[in-house]
Amino acid sequence: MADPWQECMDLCVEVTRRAGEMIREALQKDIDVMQKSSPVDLVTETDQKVEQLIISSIKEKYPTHSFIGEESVSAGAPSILTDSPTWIIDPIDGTTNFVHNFPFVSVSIGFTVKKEIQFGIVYSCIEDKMYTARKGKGAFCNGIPIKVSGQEDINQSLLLTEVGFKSDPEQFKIMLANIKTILTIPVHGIRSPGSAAINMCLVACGSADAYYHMGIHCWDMAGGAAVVTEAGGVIMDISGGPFDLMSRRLIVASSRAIAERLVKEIIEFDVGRDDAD
Ligand code: LIP
Repeated sequence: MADPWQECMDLCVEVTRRAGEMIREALQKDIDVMQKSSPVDLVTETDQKVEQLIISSIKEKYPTHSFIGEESVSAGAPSILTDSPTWIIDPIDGTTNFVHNFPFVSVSIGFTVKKEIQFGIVYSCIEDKMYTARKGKGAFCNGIPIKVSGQEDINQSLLLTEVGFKSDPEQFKIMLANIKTILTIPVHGIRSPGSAAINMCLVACGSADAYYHMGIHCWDMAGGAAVVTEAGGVIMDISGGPFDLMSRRLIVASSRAIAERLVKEIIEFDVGRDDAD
């Protein structure tokens, strides 16, 4: 039987590439930066324009589909995942990087049906790396198959997480304490590239062995979750339970052994849910 969602995925790749071109062009001009929830939560006109381009191009072909887009949610649209075919969009994942011309900037789109991710696309547009993954069919970077490192020994691992002061000093303390705990296991190192979607792709292609984060959103996770899963990675909640797209937290790893060790070491804090009222 023909793959019912392949046409959607093909369109997604095409639209994502156009979005990436728009971002690269915007980088040649002055960038007007605005604040969202805090002085470190940034948005630009390009985030908004890219999201409009993506949603209008997809709606033209699939008018009955649903959308959860970072900038639409910021403007008041609901962020509720239903059984309907749903496009989960981060027009620029790594907006702070974009503002500073730091070269990890991506367009990330995940597509769900009955709340299950069917495919994910992450376009690291400055590097010109197009990561694609269709459920059950593997993960690719620019058409070449990718897979996780398979590393099982945490002492030999390179880990990724993101650091940043959002507003809650208690959470900030726990975040730093977690980094200290992990560095003293010891591991080879911790890096912070600044784009959740690219972080997951770095684990997917074996450049890093795990990534953990509390406080991101479904649009940061949906595209990369498909890529890392199809590359043979393990994905779970920070508590060790099943991964939940609306939970705002995750661990991805090259092996169950590393993911489970991180579960043991990391102290959780409450970040709420994307679908909370
Ligand atoms: C960003 C992430 C980044 C994380 C920030 C933020 P945005 O996404 O990808 O890694 O640290 O909390 O969520 O806002 O650039 O789409």
